[in-house]
Amino acid sequence: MTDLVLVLGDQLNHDLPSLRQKPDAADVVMAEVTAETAYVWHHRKKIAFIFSAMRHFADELRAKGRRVHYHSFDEAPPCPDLARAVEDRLKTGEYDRLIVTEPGEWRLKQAMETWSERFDVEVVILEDDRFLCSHDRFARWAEGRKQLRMEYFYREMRRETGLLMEGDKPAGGRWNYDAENREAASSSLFMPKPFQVEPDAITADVLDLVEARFEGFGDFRPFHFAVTREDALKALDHFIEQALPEFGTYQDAMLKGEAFLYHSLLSAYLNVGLLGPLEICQAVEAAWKRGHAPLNAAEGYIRQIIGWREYVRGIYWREGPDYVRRNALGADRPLPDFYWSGETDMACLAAAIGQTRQEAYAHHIQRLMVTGTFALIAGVDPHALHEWYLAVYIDAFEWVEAPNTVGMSQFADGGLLGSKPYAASGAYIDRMSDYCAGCRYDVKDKTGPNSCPFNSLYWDFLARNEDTLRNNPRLGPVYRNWDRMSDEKRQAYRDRAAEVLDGL
Ligand code: FAD
Ligand code: DLZ
Ligand code: SF4
Repeated sequence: MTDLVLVLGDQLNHDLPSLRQKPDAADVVMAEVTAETAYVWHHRKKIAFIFSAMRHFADELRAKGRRVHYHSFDEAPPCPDLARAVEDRLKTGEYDRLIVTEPGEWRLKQAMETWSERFDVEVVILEDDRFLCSHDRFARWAEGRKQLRMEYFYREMRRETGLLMEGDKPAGGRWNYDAENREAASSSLFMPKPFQVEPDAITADVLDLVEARFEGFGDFRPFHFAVTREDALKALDHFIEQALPEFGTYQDAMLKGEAFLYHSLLSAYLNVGLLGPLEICQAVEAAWKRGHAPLNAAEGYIRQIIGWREYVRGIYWREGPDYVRRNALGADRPLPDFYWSGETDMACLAAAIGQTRQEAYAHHIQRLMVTGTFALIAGVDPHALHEWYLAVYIDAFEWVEAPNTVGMSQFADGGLLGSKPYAASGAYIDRMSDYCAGCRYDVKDKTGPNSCPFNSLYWDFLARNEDTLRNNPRLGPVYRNWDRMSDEKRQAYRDRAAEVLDGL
């Protein structure tokens, strides 16, 4: 029986279940296609990254002796979608079966489920085992629980992987060192520089293609991302040597002109398959064991990967295709234009969006507490915001992006993923960054014409959503503060918020 294996742009791993099936025999089809570049707007650096990494991976497969049928976007016209790429091969009559590893999105999964009938061929969809927690394992964990809290899931993953365990106890006696990971940072000569690769000939060709064929969001030059496993492994080493020791302490910090701080920049490599979650965590654990990194850094980092990353994936597949449309707070404001242009006087948003345009990257706290919090308290439609996050980050794939946006950041799933909304006034950003010092708005001013927009929007958000949020136990003290305010003060907050919202 002759098999055809379809490999997607985020499945660039030689140990992929579909490639393990017949390591020497089955043909491979890969395709740069219009549909995948266009179902949401994509940052041009993300398109360049995916295409270049796909081309390098196809070459590696060929070097291993595989026959690879590759549609490049240079074809005129380019292949419209993945179904057509598959159909073109199946039409040759050479194949009895199509093998795919499940994709990272409901949209494609549902399409693939129709292919058997459509192409009259056996289609085998294999579970993607590049994760530590299978769908079954997550279902067993979630079964019967009233609340699906990450912390309890994470402890089970620690036990199962044995990472940072001393027998059946967590290393150091505590599961979670987050309380030590909330320091503000200051500029330092010793700030690590991100790992950078110079584009090779393949990447240079892809950048020319992107320049010629894609208009839209984001700078694609300079381009310094790794596009092969070999270079992604160097990026991992670089992170461990240069940044991991301070990763924990400054995990939540934000600084003007410092897009990366002590973050790893490994998410894109992990999500497209150039690196695996366990190998990263084992390298981090080894760095702690040899005394190179403190426990708060190693634990904080490993928690993001075996905890948050696996947990949000479990939620995405468990909740089903309508998850991305949830809107528990009924927010319906269009996404402000400055999310695309970066043109706003709010220094924190200008910084986060500006670096997003340049680098296709912002770190977690910028995504959660700057662009995320602003959209939440301004009442932006969570689906529009979801499409924005999916478009603008190099690491964005729906299985990981949607729960972070719809659930964690916008509370649009009604509290399935987070116990309270990440609403905050400007004080949080002021504490964790140096943005406010250079801002046209005054973070200390609550309601004046120059007051920080986060300050009034925060209270306005709580007032607007009082029916849904007042009984949230974690918000009790906040509503008691609101209740204690004079009518005039409450009205001043609401008037200033209305003025800010009118100006969006
Ligand atoms: P580091 O800070 O170095 O963290 C280490 C690794 O942990 C990351 O590489 C990532 O793989 C993992 N990780 C950390 N936090 C999370 C999380 N909350 N969920 C899942 N994995 C996590 N991450 C994506 O990979 N793709 C996305 O599309 C994405 N969208 C997001 C949208 C919003 C609104 C928010 C709040 C977060 C989002 N995240 C997403 C999670 C997180 O912000 C990124 O993983 C992280 O910023 C990537 O940069 P890094 O590799 O330098 O991460
Ligand atoms: C993100 C992306 C882009 C921009 N282009 C392609 C492509 O041309 N061909 C391809 O196979 N995959 C691409 N991808 C990744 C897919 O969109 C991804 O596989 C799905 O979103 C499922 O995670
Ligand atoms: Fe952002 Fe407000 Fe600070 Fe300006 S003052 S940087 S808007 S938090």
